[in-house]
Amino acid sequence: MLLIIAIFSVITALSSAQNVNARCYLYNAVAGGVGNQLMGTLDLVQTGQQLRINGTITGAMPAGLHGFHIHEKGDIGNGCLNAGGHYNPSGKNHGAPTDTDRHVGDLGNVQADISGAINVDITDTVASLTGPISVMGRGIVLHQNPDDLGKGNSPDSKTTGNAGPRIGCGVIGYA
Ligand SMILES: *[C@@H]1O[C@H](CO)[C@@H](O)[C@H](O)[C@H]1NC(C)=O
Ligand SMILES: [Cu+2]
Ligand SMILES: [Zn+2]
Repeated sequence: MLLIIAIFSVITALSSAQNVNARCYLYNAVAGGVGNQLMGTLDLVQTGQQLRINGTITGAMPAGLHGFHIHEKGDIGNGCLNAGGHYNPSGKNHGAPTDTDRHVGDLGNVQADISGAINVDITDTVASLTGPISVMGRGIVLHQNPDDLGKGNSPDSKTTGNAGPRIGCGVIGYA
């Protein structure tokens, strides 16, 4: 009997440690509506505390850094504006992924090459696909400009990182 309970406990522990997988298809932002041009596919895998987001994005202009965040809503309408602000369940300031004072959605920047291609490979221990502040069902937004990581002089540095217009967005969904 004890052995059976022990085996059951191990199985329960193992299954709760299983990965949670999600996917996000990123579409271009079209003013007033929803884009139909696929810019990229992102895989999200939660392993314990660690969330990995990887994939490729194309058509990201100009070359250089682009703000990349998880936004509050998984609504990609109205040119990605319906996604709302950065996912910020604990009322913090905008910051860098490495800051303690940061939004849950603050993933920093991704880098586009001269052809507009981005290789995304991010690991984060604040955003999560599980738990009470899960990002599942929320949006990912790619911006036109670099995220200043909360360290700029712009008045919206502490809320948006002054990353400018939204050029693409998608919904994080179970995969
Ligand atoms: C993410 O990386 C894994 C390998 O770790 C790979 O199999 C998968 O295709 C990548 N996802 C995307 C969307 O490129
Ligand atoms: Cu954003
Ligand atoms: Zn933010």
